[in-house]
Amino acid sequence: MAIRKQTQPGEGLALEPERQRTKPPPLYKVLLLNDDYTPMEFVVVVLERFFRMSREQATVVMLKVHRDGRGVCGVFPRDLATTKVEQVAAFAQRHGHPLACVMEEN
Ligand code: TYC
Repeated sequence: MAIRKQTQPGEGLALEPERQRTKPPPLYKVLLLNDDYTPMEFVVVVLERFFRMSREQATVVMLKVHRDGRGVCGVFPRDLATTKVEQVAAFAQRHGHPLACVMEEN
């Protein structure tokens, strides 16, 4: 951390930590959206492969998306979130499924 000199009343110079000025980079949620056609098993494989979930975690998230319409797969910096969305889109398209994956600022 940077330090800066500061005058103290009645004293000489004191060294104090400078205020933090840089904001941390924004994070993005990556979400899966439900549809009526993508097989449940395929969604579980997506969550295992691209979001490093166990079969048990992946099943819980898939069923949440199936019931609620959407669900969070993970939270990432922007570039990584973009890559996840693109990877899921390419994988789903290659297998002929309409599975949709989106990101939104956290
Ligand atoms: N609703 C799908 C089905 O009944 C399963 C599904 C779950 C699809 C999650 C997409 O993101 C999704 N086969």
